[in-house]
Amino acid sequence: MAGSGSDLKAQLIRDILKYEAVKFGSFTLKSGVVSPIYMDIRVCVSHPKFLTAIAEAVEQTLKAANLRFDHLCGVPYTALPIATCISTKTHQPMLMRRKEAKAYGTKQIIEGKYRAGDKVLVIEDIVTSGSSILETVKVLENAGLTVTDAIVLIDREQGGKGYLEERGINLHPVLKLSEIIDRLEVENLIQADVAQRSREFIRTVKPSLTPAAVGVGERASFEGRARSAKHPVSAKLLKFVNKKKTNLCVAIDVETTAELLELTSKVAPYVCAVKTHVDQLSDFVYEKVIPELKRLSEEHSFLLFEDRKFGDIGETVRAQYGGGVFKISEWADIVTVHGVPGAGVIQGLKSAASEKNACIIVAEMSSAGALTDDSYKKACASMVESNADFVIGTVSQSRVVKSPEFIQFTPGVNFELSGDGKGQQYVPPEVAISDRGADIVIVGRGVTRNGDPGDRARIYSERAWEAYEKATGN
Ligand code: 5BU
Repeated sequence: MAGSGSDLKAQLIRDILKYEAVKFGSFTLKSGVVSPIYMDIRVCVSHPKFLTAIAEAVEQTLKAANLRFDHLCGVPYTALPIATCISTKTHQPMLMRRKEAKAYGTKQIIEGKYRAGDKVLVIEDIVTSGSSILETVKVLENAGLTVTDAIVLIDREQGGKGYLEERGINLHPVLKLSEIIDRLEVENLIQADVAQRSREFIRTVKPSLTPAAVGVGERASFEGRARSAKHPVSAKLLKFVNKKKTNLCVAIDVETTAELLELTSKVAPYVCAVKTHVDQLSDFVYEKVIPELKRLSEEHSFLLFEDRKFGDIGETVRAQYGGGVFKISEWADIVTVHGVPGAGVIQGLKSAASEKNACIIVAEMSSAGALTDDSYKKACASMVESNADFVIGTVSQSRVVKSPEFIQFTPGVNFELSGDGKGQQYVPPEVAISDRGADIVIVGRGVTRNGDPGDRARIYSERAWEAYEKATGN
């Protein structure tokens, strides 16, 4: 298109007013709130030139942001024609989300060809709270698709960008509502008092997310996440989670092989992973522990998770991981590693690993006075993101890495105690999941030292599962 970016924007703003996509006055919204400004981009379907100009501006923003994606998807309905224009012009394929799939029975909720794990760029006309985008993201993620970015023609700047960012979606606006108001005022197309009232409205009215959008993005369903899992170990873990309907990992911290194996067989039906500290066993003999642990894990579909917390230079952890008496990389699906040594620790572990192994980074600890502050967590998050071929998530007390590709394990879970007198701090499974962002809760003594461990594991797994379902909005 001819003209600079700012000329194009100025013209688009004039068109928005000309075609009455924005109106100033006094409008009672669905919520009952009276607004001095009303926006409706749907009018563009009656003005093909206006629709073309919108699509071109969206396309320009898309190019400037240098986004990589496999499909475009317009949020129904207004953004559908916009996405279509971009798709026919740029030859980027599109997906269409149906709003009413149920009424049509066999019809797909998402029309178009895609593969699990494909990346979708969402297109929207106007963002207020971001709810419509999130509702579309939920449908896409449940189908195993990934969404990290959305482009919107107009950001009303009433909180939507923040809500979306908290849920891992970067919002790229073509225009901000304040920009539209400023420009129209400068060009004398609206009065100063109208502009002022509109600015005041944007500043003070911040609508919240719709119930259907709450929790979306924060928590995609385990089914969707299993379909889009990239690493074979996270795929396997999420397969077990869905098959057994459990997001419980039991920490079996005991000192003898007999206790370890007995407790493992008791909790086995209720867990997606069993976490060990094999160096606590006073009678460890590889042949007596590992083959039986492996047999149980295969029979009952759970992962073996050795909480080794590697924390040395790459070369040392390589030898510790693959060698010694424990030969951890031979049998542990997952191991923990501290971020302290920096990226070399991951490189070291990787060199002793196969595609059957994965690690998770301890980004934040449950114990009182833990030194894992915000900047440490951030550094761990970038280590996770840049090593996705080996790192599948974090052990943490908060959502350190936003993308649902990564799994958050949260220890310090117990519904009867608040601590253990030695620094451990507990929250109930519901708090770990809904407030702290846990995907998998790790429970040790709450299961193993308290009555019948099998029954305790069942109770913890039911409570954790229910809390997760609630968090996804199911
Ligand atoms: P508990 O009995 O539920 O307190 O056991 C918790 C387990 O999780 C135990 O094996 C710890 O080593 C492990 N853990 C933890 O409690 N807190 C952390 O921050 C990390 C691991 Br990392």
